[in-house]
Amino acid sequence: MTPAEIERLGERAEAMLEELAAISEDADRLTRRFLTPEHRRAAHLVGQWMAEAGMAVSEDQLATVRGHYARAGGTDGANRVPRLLIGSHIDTVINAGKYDGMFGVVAGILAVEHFRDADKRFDFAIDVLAFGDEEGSRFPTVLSSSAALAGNFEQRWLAGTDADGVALATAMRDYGLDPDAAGGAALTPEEALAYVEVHIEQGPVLEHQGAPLGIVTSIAGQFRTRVAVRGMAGHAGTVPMTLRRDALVAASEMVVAAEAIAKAHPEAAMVATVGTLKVMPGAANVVPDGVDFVLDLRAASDAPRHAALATFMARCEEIAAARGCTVGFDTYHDCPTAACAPWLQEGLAASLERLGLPAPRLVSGAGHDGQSMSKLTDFAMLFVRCRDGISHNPLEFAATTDMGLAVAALIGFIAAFDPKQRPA
Ligand code: HGY
Ligand code: MN
Ligand code: MN
Repeated sequence: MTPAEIERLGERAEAMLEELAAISEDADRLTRRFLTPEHRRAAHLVGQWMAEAGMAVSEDQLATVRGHYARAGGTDGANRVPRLLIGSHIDTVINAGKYDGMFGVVAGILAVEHFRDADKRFDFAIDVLAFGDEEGSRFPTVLSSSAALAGNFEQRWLAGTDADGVALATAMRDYGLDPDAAGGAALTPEEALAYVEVHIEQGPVLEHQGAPLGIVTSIAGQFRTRVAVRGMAGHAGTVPMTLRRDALVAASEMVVAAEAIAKAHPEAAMVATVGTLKVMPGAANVVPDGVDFVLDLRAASDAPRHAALATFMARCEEIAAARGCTVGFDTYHDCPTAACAPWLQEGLAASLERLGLPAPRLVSGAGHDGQSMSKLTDFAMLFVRCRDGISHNPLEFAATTDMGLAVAALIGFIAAFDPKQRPA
């Protein structure tokens, strides 16, 4: 592939991402949450691109858009044929960048289009997947759509509600889905040859190394734990400081404790974040009697992460007791560290080498659908350099040349992919 062709691929990707980024719940920033009307519009657009690239398009019971590129001989139909899975997500965080997730879907579409234009088919099919709930930015679920495809949808998720009190089951019906059929989204292990995801790095490592692309070795495990602190409402002007049971001051100490615990474990690459916090009753002249916040806790390996959560919870109990408050915990997401399959890493590395590129390895601190898919099949991830390592922020940026190289590397990986190479 010539440099001009690679640049052209990157420009195509940028234009597609720009078109997707215009589909947002907010007028002045990119926010597109699971099962919203904007998700529906983005899913429709992605389905159109898949069809134009020569794929048969369907949507599963968790709203994942699936583009199917049939095997040589073209007799797939609805048969459960072996397929290489390529995908990522089209939902976003609040005030998101336009590359996180979407680029992996666009890269898959451009790769299949390349083979369709070359009239090239394989003895395996290719499915390009656009997942709708990777971020967990609407419901108390994370990775639910890829979990469903991997056969791990949990019925308890259906009762989870968004900030407006809308249950997932209700939102599914409003979207045109049947919550009772959620389990039907699953692929069998026999159908899934491997899963490969292309994603912006969301960190500074590749830029620091001067490498446009990198190969992920593993994805850090993560908890999301809802913490409910309860105290006693009171008059801001009359309750003496020594008699207060102030839920917000207690919660604030807990947030600082989470930071201290993570900072104490640099060897585990541990990070702790509280990104949402709700104060009740929420009046300036009332001592807060309730605070709900969510702790996002991650580490490169699972043992220190579990130990850190136990330490955090014990510290919260101490803080609550000292302040006459109570504290409750609900860990609604516990996703273990997921290792990328060496044979797939080597396939990606060989493709980068054929392009004359270095093939640095790195751990992903960000979570990805690959963590769900690792429970169904072997998986690998190809990272693209991220300017200043900024993500989950509209300043997120990947250069067109780097994106073009990622698509070219994916094309090279697919062209050389041999399922028989999978270790027994
Ligand atoms: O939170 C994450 O790591 C991912 O962006 N969902
Ligand atoms: Mn993200
Ligand atoms: Mn992502």
